[in-house]
Amino acid sequence: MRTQVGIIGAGPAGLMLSHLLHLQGIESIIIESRSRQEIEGTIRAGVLEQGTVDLLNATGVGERMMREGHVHEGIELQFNGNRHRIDFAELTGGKQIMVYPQHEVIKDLVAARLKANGTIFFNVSDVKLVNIESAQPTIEYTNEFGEPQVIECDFIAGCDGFHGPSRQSIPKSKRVEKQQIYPFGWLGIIAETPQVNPELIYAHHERGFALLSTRTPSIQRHYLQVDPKDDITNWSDDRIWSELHARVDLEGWTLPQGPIIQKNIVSMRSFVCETMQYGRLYLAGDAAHIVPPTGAKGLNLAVADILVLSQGIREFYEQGNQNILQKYSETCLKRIWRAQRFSWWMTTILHTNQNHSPFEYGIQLTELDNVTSSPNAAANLAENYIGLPFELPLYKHELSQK
Ligand code: RFL
Ligand code: PHB
Repeated sequence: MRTQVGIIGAGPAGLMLSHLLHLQGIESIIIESRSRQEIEGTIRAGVLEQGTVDLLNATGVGERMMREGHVHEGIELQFNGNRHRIDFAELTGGKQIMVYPQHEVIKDLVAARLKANGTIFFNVSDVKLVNIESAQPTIEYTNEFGEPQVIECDFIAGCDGFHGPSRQSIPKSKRVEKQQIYPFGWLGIIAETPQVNPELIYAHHERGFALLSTRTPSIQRHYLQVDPKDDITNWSDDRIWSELHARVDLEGWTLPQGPIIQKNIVSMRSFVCETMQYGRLYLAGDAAHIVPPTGAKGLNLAVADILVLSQGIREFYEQGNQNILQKYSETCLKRIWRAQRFSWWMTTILHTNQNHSPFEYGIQLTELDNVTSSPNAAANLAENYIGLPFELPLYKHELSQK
């Protein structure tokens, strides 16, 4: 097989890249190790930045999101028994975020690719990236029927998440990996209860952090800080509810409770791979960087990488130069480090760290006090949460940003 861009991974990064390339007349093939059903059913992110929302709308895949998603104009920070609203719309000149689950974005993108006769091969295995230093790299893999396959292409996009093979294909001597592992895990639940609050609540509590989020008016998504090594079998539904109540209930306000339909524990890390490109291989999304979910940035960063990459590939085919591509890593890493800082900071101010001294605990509470009492500090949180502007050297006339 031959295509212009071989894409490894059908997550938000890979699907969005294939979609954007298609709109510009550039061919791609996606290979994905899981089934369509699995990728469309995996519960992950919930918050889309304004720029991501604008992009989905401008490229024709935002219709269901606009119908079924929920626009939020702020968040609430809770600590010391009080809630404080951070008003994004007021602090950022009218910008908002959208609560619309990642797996719904995946469904919309898969449907759009298949409707446009795009090629996605599911259930592949043994993926190898070959000759990535040459102008004709290839991807070798085994298809779902156990047959060996080869895709020849001009570029490979490594969109295969943190555990995929793409990053490992860059020689060790050419990449520098920087990471921080946190002593925190998130126990996430999906529960059938009425909506808790019009906006997300990020709660600091000495027993640990809790986050109250939403999916639909009757399905809610909540998280509890737990030990990352803890096992979900230690958490009965009763124990989860009583811990949530202990951390979020206020005088005169009790968290609505209902059947828990899904629960799991994820660990948290910050990770950056410098460089994100090698020869004709370009890494995007979680393949190159991971943020702890407290800042709701991971999916949005993946989309930002893809915007830069798709413009670079377009410039290559339309103008015959690689100006954008040569600077791909440098351009993306600026935004990635900003998001890393923000996600690290949100994580640090909101989680309870058993290793912290009383002094560090005092500073943590003062950070929360500062960000909820100083309009300048609140504006900085808001600006980062709603998302930094995208890099649009080629698309600026086609994609309007609010
Ligand atoms: P993905 O989504 O991991 O997709 C990678 C795809 O590659 C496939 N793959 C392979 N395919 C072929 N061959 C191989 N050898 C392969 N190995 C892997 C995988 O099966 C998969 O389908 O990466 P991508 O596209 O870079 O997208 C990144 C986002 O998924 C991630 O950053 C977000 O989910 C992070 N995140 C959040 N991001 C936000 O922007 N807003 C949020 O509110 C938010 N909340 C979250 C989150 C992540 C969470 N978890 C589970 C860590 C909340 C949580 C709890
Ligand atoms: C979610 O709804 O899944 C969600 C919301 C905000 C975050 C992380 C996850 O910071």
